[in-house]
Amino acid sequence: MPVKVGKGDALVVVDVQRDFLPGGALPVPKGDEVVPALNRYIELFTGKGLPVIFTRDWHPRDHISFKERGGPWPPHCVQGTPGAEFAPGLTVPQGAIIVSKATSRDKEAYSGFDGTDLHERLQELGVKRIFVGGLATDYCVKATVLDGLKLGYEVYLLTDAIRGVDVSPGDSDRAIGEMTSSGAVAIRFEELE
Ligand code: VGL
Ligand code: ZN
Repeated sequence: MPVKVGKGDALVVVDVQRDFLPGGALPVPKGDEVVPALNRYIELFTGKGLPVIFTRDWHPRDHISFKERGGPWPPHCVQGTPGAEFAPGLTVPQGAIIVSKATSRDKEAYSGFDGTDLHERLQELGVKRIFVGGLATDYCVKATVLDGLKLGYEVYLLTDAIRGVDVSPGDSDRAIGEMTSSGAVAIRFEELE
């Protein structure tokens, strides 16, 4: 069934940053493939005058999630470094809302809602439904989708514009199952109008 996009809808692009692309510090396999996929959604939402939000992983250089501090990840998305920049070719329109997350030295935050003003920003804009894509399916996309549902948003998962890390094989598929069984609706670009 087609989904009509309009007033009350917003696009949330999660963490499409250089360090998460192949060749980056914490590469997501085929992570670069979300860039052209998301640009189509960005164009659709921008063309309709609807809000587009970009979250970004924005860590201090000694963040708790880094291996040197006992965390699971190599250093990545350090504030102000090239690796933290948005992916080359990603369309970031004038007036886009940028939400930085996981900015505190001693706290990890996978969700775009965790420790940010994302919920307040969406409330101010009258947003009821969020359309979520980006990186990584099994971490920040999943956490953002599940928090969005808990906060009362209708959440659409853009299955053609997400890629996962898959530390353990199947993590991304399990994450998609968790999101949809929690109430997220899986859609593809062709289903929007
Ligand atoms: C992410 C691992 C560590 C993500 C961020 O954006 O999904 N994953 N930091
Ligand atoms: Zn991170």
